[in-house]
Order: sequence, then C-alpha cells, then structure tokens
Amino acid sequence: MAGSVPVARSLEDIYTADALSSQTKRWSSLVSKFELVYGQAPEFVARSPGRVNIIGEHIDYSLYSVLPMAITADALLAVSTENISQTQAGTFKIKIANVQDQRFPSHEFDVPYDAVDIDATVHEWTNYFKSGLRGALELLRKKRGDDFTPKSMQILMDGTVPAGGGLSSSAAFVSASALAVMAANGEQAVDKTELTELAIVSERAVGVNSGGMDQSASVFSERGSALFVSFTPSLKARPVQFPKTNPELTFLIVQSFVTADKHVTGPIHYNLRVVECSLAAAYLNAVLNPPTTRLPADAAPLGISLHGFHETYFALSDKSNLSQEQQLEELIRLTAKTLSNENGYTREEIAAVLNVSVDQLNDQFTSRFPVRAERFKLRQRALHVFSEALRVLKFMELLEHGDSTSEDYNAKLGGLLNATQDSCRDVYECSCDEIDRLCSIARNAGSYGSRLTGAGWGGCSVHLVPANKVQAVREAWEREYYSKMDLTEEQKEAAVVVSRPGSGSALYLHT
Ligand code: NG1
Ligand code: MG
Repeated sequence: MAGSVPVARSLEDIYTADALSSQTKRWSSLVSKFELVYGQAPEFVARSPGRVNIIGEHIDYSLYSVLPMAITADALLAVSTENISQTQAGTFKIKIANVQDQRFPSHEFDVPYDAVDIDATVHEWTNYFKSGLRGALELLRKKRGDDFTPKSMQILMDGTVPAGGGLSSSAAFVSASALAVMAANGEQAVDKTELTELAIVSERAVGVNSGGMDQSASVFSERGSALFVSFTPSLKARPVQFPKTNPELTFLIVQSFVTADKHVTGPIHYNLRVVECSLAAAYLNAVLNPPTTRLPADAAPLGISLHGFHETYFALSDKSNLSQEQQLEELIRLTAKTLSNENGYTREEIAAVLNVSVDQLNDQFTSRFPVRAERFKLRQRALHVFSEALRVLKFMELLEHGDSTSEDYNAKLGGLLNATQDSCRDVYECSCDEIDRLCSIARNAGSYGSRLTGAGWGGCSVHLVPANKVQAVREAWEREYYSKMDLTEEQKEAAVVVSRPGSGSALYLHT
C-alpha cells in the first residue's frame, strides 16, 4: 500500500464524524492565532496523528510485525513561507511557536543549508521539529541535488497527543514536521513510505532508539481500520478491519497519569530493552547458528535484531518448512534452553560467548545511547519478543479468518491482550502498579482484554470492552482509581477516551 500523503479538501476528509465539531473549532482557532502571531494566513497545515497500539508491544525494534491504529489526537503544524525576514547568507530561517506558549516557548533559528544542529542532551520541544527538518532536508537534497536551497518557514504548532502518555506524541510531531518541511519546499505529493522511513531515522536523533511502529501508524493509517505493519524485508502497512461482533466492541484508551519520560529513564528502561534484545540476538546466533555465522545488518536501531536471528536460524537449519507460528514456538523452546540464566548476563559473560572483548561489546551495543545495567536479562527479553510476535499472528488470524459470530470470539481476542499484559508485566518488566490496577479493575467490570499500550512504565492503557459494558467499566475506574487521585478537570476529561480508528497524515491547503 504505497502512495502519497493525501491532500484534504475539508476536515471531513480527516476526522471521524464524532470529532468534527470540536476539531473545526480547534482548526479555526489555530488559523486565527497564526494570523495574530505572524500577521498573515498560513498556506497549509500538516497533520499527523498519535496512535494506540492494539497488540505487538516492544517488538517493532526487533523487526516483528505490530498492529496499531491512529487516534483522533494529533500534531498540527500551520505554516507559511512568505515574507520572512532576510537571513544570513547560506542559512534559512525557522520561526516556530506553539498554541500552548506558556509550556512551549517560541523559538527562532537561522539554520545553515546543510546542517541542522540538534542537542539531544537538552530536552527541548523544538528538537522534535528539528529532527523532522533534518530528515526531510536529507531527502530533499537526495531528490534535488546538493545545491537545493531550503525555504524559510513560520510555524504554529498545536498538539493534542499527551506527551509521555504512550500515545506517541513524538512520532506525530516528527512526522508532521517532516511533512511540513516537504510541503513548504514544494513537495505536495509526499510518498508515505519515504516520509515514514525518514521519520523513524529522524526520531533516533533526539535520543531514543525507537522502532518504526509509531511513525508507520501515524503516516499510513486509514479511517475505520487498524494497521498491520511489517518491517521486513521492507516497510509495509496494510489496513485491517475489525469484524462486526455482537455485542459490538469498543477500544477505550485510558490514562494512568504516571508520566514516563524516555529521555530521563531511557538508560534503565526503553533504550536498555533495545540493547538487551540486540544482545539476545547476537547471543542466540553465537550459540545456535554454525560458528562464524554473522547476522544480517538490518533496519533495527542497533543494526541486528531477533527477527534477523530468526530468519538466519531457519534458513540454515532443516526446519524452514515450519509455519511462522511453529517457528516462533520453536524459538521460544530454544531460548528457554539456551538462555537459561534467569538472573541476567554480565557484559563479561556475553562478550565471552560472542568471542569479543568487553570494549568491543560496549562499542557495538551500548555506545550509541547510554544504558545503565550490571546484568542484561536476555532470557526474559527474548521470550517476551518471540511470544508477543506469536500473539500478533494469532490475533491477526482471528481478525481475518476467525468466526466472529462464535460465542467466545471476543474473549479470544481479549485473552491475547491479557496475555500481552502479563508478559509485559512479568517478563519484559515494562508495566507499573498503576497500569496493572487499571487493567484488573477493567477486567472485573467487563473488559475482555486490558493492557498497557506504547512503551509502558506508566502512560496509557488500552481496553477491549463490549459497548454494553463501557459505562460500568468507566464507573469502576472512577470509583477505584481516579477518585483516589488529585486530578484537574481537564485531566478528568481526558482520562478515558473511546477511540475509533482514525486517519493518518494529511496536508490541508489554505489557498
Ligand atoms: P511510545 O509509547 O510512543 O513511546 C515506544 C516506541 C515504539 C515501540 C513502543 C513499544 C518511540 C518513538 N516509540 O512508543 O517504537 O517500541 O514504545 O511497543 O520510541
Ligand atoms: Mg514517543
């Protein structure tokens, strides 16, 4: 499913009917604010949504397929490129402001044509814009040649995806930024695959070893469908419909109000998991594949992945006739046997198996992003990844070939989500008490399946709830969770969102 980012003619092309009236107000206030700040109308708005991940958690950076969907909340960048004050020779100007100007102060930069400087050690909101800018300029230079001169831009941003909430505000912002830069420089037919790939790589420039799920969901999603995203042999995204069931199913997206900030906890949480998965791939390769086998370099953040090990192992063994599901089951067995130490492995132990020095190991695996760990839990991480990849296949099988009229259909879907939560909590260790509580409250009140969504350690959860139980589940959360917290009215309103699958990135032209 290739093609270019759609150019919307009206907001009805972008939002679901239930969101239209509030979005219309929001867009017109963005435009009037733009006029107030810059004294002219915007030429266009670039839009990219956040996402919720339905299933396939923490496996995108191991290059296994995932099933997210876009949500209504999004990043909007209103842009004009005309009448921007002259800049020094060899530079162009970026003026960027935010509708929430208290929280996100405005900035002005003169950017050299060929070098977008990003200081990833400072957590600054415009870094996300800059990373999209850098990626888009690289692509434009590839297309137009080295003497291409970028346009100056005036930008007003309005983001409604909560930051640090597991709904991927960062990917929405980076993708919308890259799209805005492409459009500002005259590219109105922006290729979705190119945009996604550049957003994935760009986001790594702001200090997170991210996988590719969020950017894919943000760019490729189509209204009414979830999105099956696979990363090998190349990035592919395919819309998937949820069947009609009785009772009807809804997804609730629910905040824990525990903020998880990857830029602070990356060295012990997210970035460490990426390192552990890559080390597990190298370790399994060293033990299970013939001596001197090298894993293929791939699109994973550290260049090798558990999926790469998977493919190599079956290509070299006599078991390549097994189905994908059987292969994953076999890998789960092999991992349990090969990586038997439940307490984790030291750098020395891993280096010895890989037949490299500890310095070489650090250089390859832990130098790109800082991590803090004495022991690396290779067993648990690999077991989660293979079992989660298997759950995604089973979930897809139910969606595409299951009997949605059978009585236990909903419970089967929900059971897989619950199993994901168990694995995230116990094996991958990326949940937290608050999320666990939200999940068990929901299940007791009628949710079929409840789990964290996104990176975890706080943030958001997703719940598969029959329409006739939504009220009961909401009341249970209020009674047993939210009423015990000190929340603002605004937070209370945003706490529980019924989400329909939304559309992906779009450009909206104002002229
Ligand atoms: P969130 O929850 O948006 O920070 C992160 C990664 C995804 C994926 C999930 C876990 C980034 C930008 N996104 O999402 O790629 O790995 O965690 O499944 O880091
Ligand atoms: Mg993010």
